[in-house]
Amino acid sequence: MVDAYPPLDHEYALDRDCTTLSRHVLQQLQSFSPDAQDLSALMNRIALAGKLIARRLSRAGLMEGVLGFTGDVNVQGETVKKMDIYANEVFISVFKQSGMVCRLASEEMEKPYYIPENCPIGRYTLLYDPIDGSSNIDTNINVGSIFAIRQQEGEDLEGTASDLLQSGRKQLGAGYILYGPSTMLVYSIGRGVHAFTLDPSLGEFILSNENIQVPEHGPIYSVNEGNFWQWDESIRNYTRYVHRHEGYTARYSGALVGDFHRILFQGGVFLYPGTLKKPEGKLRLLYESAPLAYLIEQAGGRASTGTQDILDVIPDKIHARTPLIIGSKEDVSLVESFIQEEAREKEEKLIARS
Ligand code: AHM
Ligand code: MG
Repeated sequence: MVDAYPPLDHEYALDRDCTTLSRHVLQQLQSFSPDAQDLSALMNRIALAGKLIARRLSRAGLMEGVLGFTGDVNVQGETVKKMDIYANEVFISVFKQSGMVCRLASEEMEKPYYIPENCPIGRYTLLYDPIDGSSNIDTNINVGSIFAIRQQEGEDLEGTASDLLQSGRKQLGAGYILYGPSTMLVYSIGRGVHAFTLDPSLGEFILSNENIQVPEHGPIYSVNEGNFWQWDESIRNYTRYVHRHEGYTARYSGALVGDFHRILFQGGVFLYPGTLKKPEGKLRLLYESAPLAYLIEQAGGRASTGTQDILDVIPDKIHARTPLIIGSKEDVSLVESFIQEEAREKEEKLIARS
C-alpha cells in the first residue's frame, strides 16, 4: 500500500542539518579567532539587513510610502526610489550598532559614510548596492542587495577612502541577497560559494546549497538587447552568433542579482558591455561587478571586462563603472574571443592605412 503521507525529503534534510549562517561562517574558518568572530558577526548583520529589507518588500503594495520615486537623483544621475533610500539606511543602522564597520560606501551615497566610534574597534568597510535592479520594485519583480567586505588600510585621516581604490582581490568576502519567491543569501569568504534560504517561520537563513560550482558552459545569455544599436561591433557579432546557433536561450530580468543567480546555478553568461551613452557600461565596480566577480571565481567561473579580469581592475573613483562579462568559463571566453577578433581587425586596418 502507498503511504498517504510519505516523508518529505526536504523536511528530513532540515531536521538533520539545520545550518545557520553564523555557524557556517565559523565552520568555514575552522576557528573562533577574533577575525573569524568578526566575519561571522559581519555576516549576521548583513543577514539582518536582508531580513528587514525582505520584510518591507513583502508588504510593499499594502503600505504607504514604500513604492515609487523620491523625486531625487543620486550621484550616478539616476532617479532614486523610496526603497533605495530605505534599504541604504537599513544597512547604515544595522552597522552603526555593530561596532565593527568604520565606513560604508554605497551606490546611493556620493561619499562613504563614517561611523567614527566604530573605527578603533573594527576597521572594516562595507561596500554595497542596497537595492540592485530597483526599476523592478514597482512591478513586484525580483531585486537584490550586493555587498563586499574590505579591511581598511591606513588611517584615512582626510576621509578620502583612497585605500578602497584597489583591486577586487582585496575583498575579504562578498555576496548578495536575492529578494525573489524566497529570500536567499549567497556568500563567499574565499572558501567556496554557499547559498542560504530565509525560512520566514524561523527568521533564519538556513543553508540550502553548499560549494556551488557554475557549469563550464551553459545555455543562457543575459543581456539587454535593446542596446544593440549602441554596442561595439564585437558584442553585436557575439549576439549574432548566439542567434544563429542552437543551444542558447535568452533571459534578462533587469536585476543583475537575479540574472547572475540563474547563471550561477545553470551556467551561461551575463553581459553589460559599454554603450555609446555609457562607454564603461552601467555597472559599478566596487559594489556590483567586483563582489559578483569574487563569487563567480570562487564557483569556478570567470568575470571579465572583455580585456581584463574584473578582479584585477583598479578603480579611479568609488563609483567607477566597468563593462561586465560574467558567468561560465567557456561562455565568458567566447564573448572575449569576439572582442579580441574585433581589436585585431581594427589594428590590421590601421597598419594597412599607414
Ligand atoms: P541599479 O543598481 O541602479 O538598479 O542598476 C543596476 C541594474 C542591474 O541590476 C541590471 O542588470 C541593470 O541595471 C539593468 O540595466 P538596463 O535597464 O539598462 O538593462
Ligand atoms: Mg545595482
